[in-house]
Amino acid sequence: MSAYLRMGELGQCLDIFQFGPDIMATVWVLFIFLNFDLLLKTGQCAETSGQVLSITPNSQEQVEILKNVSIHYQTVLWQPVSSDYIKEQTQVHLYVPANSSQTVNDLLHRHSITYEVMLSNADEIIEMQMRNDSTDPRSGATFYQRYHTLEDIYDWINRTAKDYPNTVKVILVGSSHEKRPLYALKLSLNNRPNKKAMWIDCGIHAREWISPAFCLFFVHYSLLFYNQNQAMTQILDNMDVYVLPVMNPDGYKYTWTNDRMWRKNRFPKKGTPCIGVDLNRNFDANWCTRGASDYPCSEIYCGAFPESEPESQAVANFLRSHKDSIQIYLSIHSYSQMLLMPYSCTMDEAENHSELYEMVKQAAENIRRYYRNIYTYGPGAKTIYLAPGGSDDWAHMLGIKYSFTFELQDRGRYGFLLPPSHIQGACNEALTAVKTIALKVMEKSQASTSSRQTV
Ligand code: 9B3
Ligand code: ZN
Ligand code: ZN
Repeated sequence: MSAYLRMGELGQCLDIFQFGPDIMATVWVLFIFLNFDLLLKTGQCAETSGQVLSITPNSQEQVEILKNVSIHYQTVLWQPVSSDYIKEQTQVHLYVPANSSQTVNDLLHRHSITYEVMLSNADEIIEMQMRNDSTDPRSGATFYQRYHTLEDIYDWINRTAKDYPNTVKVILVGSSHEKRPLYALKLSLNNRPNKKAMWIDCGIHAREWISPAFCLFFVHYSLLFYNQNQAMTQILDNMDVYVLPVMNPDGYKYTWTNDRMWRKNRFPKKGTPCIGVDLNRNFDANWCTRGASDYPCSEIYCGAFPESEPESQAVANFLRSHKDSIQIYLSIHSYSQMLLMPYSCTMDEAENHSELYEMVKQAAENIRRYYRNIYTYGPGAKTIYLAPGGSDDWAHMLGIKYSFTFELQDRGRYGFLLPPSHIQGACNEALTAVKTIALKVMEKSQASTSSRQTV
């Protein structure tokens, strides 16, 4: 690779100005020479890849500038989820595409805002995440160690149902705004009467790719390890599992084809240029109060009314009509490694707070013990942020008392761009949490069987 690309790549176009005048002159000559055709084309020093910056504002003025950058420049906030929550002394994770790198770096420098480059090669990692399977057979990664397109996931759903005709059923729970089917798999490994059930949904948020990957892995693991792994066998003997691998198929598709950083669904709001409702702000749990936005361009737009979106309505309808059997609700997100329980929509404690807390604590301890990885845990409002309209809070209010949201890996190194080589580890951790919680719930409902837990 030639020298001018390397300079751009390191994000040092501006840092050159820190040298003395003599060196500066030499550097300039070299620089202009090396960049000559690039300058002709673009008139500036260009980044060759999108970057993710970690920025900690240390004054109110810097907070305002960051808010401004994240709104008015072509960037995507990863953390916090909306610019309203940027505050002093708290890390901001900002994705800056290659073409706005120069402007944004410049602006941050001008206001003496220091930052760290979390990821300098975001484009390369995006490419790595999309690299397909069969094109690189040497990678040795199995199907469950890769990310998949929506079409691949639909194929996989059909294949799985065909391969396991006695235990897996496909259920059409609804369809998306763009009329894509919302398929859930029902795993029923055992014909005991009056079985309880667990619901797991993945892919509410389009860019959180590890989430659908987990749903696929979970189904695979359940089918393969029933009668092999003790915890899995106990769980599946006692409950059916509904798995919805992609709750937001339109958004997910869009992250593969147009914008890797897309979060919401793809509902076009009439009379605005803005698209998308945050499905995890669209449920009827203190809907659209503080922590959501009624502004259609916001990343946390709550929609026109609760369940206004076909995707959230489909899931809500299904849960309403199965609430007597469904005991456990799980929603899988990323990133930040958290095991969250109700409530997120209020600071009030859930009426079964202590039993839920005991479960997430135990799950986090198991993850730590087996995988040496740290997950924080607790009620959403106190652990991540106060936010209304989430599916877990709504399910809890409906009467599904064991309701949780998991935020999977990582804690910011790769964020939403978790490399395929980390899928396995992330899924194992989440699986440990699912097992821990399911076994605890079973223990409670059959207080007589006091078998000890081995997950
Ligand atoms: C948010 C809410 Cl509103 C909830 N009830 N539970 C979890 C979250 C966190 C996720 C979100 O939607 O912002 C993390 Se991506
Ligand atoms: Zn999410
Ligand atoms: Zn998240």
